[in-house]
Amino acid sequence: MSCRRSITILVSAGLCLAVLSAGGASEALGDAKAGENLLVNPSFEFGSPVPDGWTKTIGLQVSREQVFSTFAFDDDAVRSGKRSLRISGDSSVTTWHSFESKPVKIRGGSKYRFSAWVKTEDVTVTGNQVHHGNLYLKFTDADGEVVSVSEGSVYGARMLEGTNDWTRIERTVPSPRGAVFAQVGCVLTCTGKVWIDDVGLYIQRRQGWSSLETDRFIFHAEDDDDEPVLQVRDALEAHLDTVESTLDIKHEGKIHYYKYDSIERKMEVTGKQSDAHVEGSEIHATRWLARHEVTLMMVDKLGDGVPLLRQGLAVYLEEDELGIDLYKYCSKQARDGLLPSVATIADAAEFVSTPIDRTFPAAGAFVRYLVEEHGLDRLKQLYKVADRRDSKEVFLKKFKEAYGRELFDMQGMWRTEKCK
Ligand SMILES: [Ca+2]
Repeated sequence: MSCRRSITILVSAGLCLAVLSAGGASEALGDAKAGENLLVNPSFEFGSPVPDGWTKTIGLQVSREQVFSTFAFDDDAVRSGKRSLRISGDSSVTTWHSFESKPVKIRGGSKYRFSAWVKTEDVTVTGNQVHHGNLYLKFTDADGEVVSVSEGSVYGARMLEGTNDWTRIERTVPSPRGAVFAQVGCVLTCTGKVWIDDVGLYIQRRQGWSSLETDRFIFHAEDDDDEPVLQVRDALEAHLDTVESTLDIKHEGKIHYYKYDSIERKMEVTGKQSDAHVEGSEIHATRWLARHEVTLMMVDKLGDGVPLLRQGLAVYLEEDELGIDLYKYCSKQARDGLLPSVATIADAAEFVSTPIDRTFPAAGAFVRYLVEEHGLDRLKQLYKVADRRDSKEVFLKKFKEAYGRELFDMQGMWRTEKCK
């Protein structure tokens, strides 16, 4: 068996510990909350001969002969439920099985804890066997290629040697940048027997994170001081209600709001270097009143919109709370020669490379004009068909289909009528 560079997790004295590449990723797990096990069938209760949600692969092959380690479900030695996974082998084994969880979607630049309950019997390294943890964590990119970690290709957890009753092993590690999926592996690479049960993979939030639950939000912060939350809670919930009723869309469930002390701390935990961002039903921010992110969370339910419409709609929805008149603001911008062409910033790349104090008011005022002249429903229809990945030409075509006019002409009318 050849030793593929990308799948090698351990190469020692000519030995190749190979791990099959990713496939069949578990979806809908990217928005996991702290404390939620990301693995499917973590207690090995379902599926045979390979547990559901897991893949049997070759963990280690020491020679071309194929004498396999053995594996079975054990209904005597269980940590929880009705069975555990048992892997065993002796000095004659050349090819060691490994069981890997199906790839779970994770975030790069975060911390993950992987754990399991492990029981062993007479585990010992003999001959040219490899001393390796019973549990490891592997990260892969969007293509299923292994992403290197500081120790090589995987993070190993503490290995139990000799004979041990059920023992919890766990380890917390950083997910590398570029990692999109993670897989927990259960392996035995030396003589003896190992039983594994209740495997877990969790996103690790900061230590000491406290939470405060309100009607619509669950606020999370490092310290226990509820006062800042109590001050913004009503404003955020009222804003959410307003946006919901204006857009005629409801947010189901609670919004998790994570407040960080600094951009650096936020970067450390989420991997995203910005003062605030939205991820599914989560808001991550370095300030308490991230009203704009609440708006974006709702706007995003319309689709993956182009920045002009996404930010424009959000700013339009916040106009009252911002306490500015977008038309007046843009009139002044126009007089000062600072108002960007909406036709230009209809291009997504152009939008993001232009300062937001110029793009946001222009987009907001233009969206306000579209809504006032043609109604919100038409804008929502355009929003749903105009994808963020569309080229500018495609977007302009869709705009014309929605409004019966060129965007350039509509911009002219807006500026003439409202931003003199
Ligand atoms: Ca079990």
